[in-house]
Amino acid sequence: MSKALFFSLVHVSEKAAINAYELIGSGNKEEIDRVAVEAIRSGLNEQNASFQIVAGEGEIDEAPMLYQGEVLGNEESEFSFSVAVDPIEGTTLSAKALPGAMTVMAITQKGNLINTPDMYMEKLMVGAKAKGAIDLNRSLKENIDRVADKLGKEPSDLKILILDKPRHASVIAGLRKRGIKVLSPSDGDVIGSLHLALDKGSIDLMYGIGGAPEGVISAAVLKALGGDMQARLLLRSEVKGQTPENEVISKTEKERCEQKGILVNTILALDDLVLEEEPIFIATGITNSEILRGVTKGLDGKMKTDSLLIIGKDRSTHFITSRYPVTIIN
Ligand code: VTB
Ligand code: MG
Ligand code: MG
Repeated sequence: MSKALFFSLVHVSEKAAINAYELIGSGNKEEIDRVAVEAIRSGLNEQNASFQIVAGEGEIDEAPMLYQGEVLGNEESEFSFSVAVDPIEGTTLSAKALPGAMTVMAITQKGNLINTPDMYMEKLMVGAKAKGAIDLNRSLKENIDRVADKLGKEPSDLKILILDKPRHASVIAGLRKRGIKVLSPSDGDVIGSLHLALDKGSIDLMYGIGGAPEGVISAAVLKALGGDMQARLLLRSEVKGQTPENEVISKTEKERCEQKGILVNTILALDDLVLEEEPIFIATGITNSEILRGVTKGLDGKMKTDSLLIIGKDRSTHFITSRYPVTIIN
């Protein structure tokens, strides 16, 4: 990928975050998502390369834009990529003006990202220093012991990120009982992969059940910088209960997995999620986090964004702060 294309894609991400800015705190998560989706879609469409969406806003019958399989950009171009994108990772966070919302996307050569349906995924992630210590076939307790061992720490010295969801309540309570510190934001698990891959020292492990698209994006971050991850796709009825409605959704999820040749309830290793060694990851902060500052508008009307570009090829990380003299950018 050329340097010009990297820069152009960072700009696309900045544009999504800037479009979202006026709606931060609006309480309207559909609208804030919509404006960011539009920015990503039109931004990718303008490139002289082709981008196949493998994880975006959902399946074609549910999402008119950025649906799975949609091809954007110049289809004739000799440069073709696969993209997993979440225009707003943390729509609820941004709609409530809470920290941690960001635009995130992962890019590989075409065909190198797993093409999972939009469903739930169990995820276990560590940074580079604990690579090889995780195994979803073992209990979380065993994994924690093995990671602690690898890091030369006591299990009670570990910090784990697990989203604050009812489905995780008993796991979190059990860990805290053992003296393990659990960081538990309400939403946004991609940030866990960033803490781990950037070796911020704030967490040692991330665990939980969240979205598969977010899982694929996290896998790209960890692959690019040398961390580790295992995952397992789960049916909605297994995660949210066996209601008649969830059973119907689960049936569709099962069928979609079969069509795509992807196994449910089976361990997926990092190499199964991202099939190449050199993925690209781009994020722009929408609201503040420890990784990126959120979009701000100065008294002079200038918009300021904070983005992160990770280039797997040389394992480099680039923090890019941009200023724009206008509220809407092209
Ligand atoms: C998950 C998680 C995301 O939304 O998809 C979650 O991976 C949705 O979970 O990071 P619920 O359906 O239980 O609310 C995020 O937190 C934000 O997109
Ligand atoms: Mg989304
Ligand atoms: Mg999300």
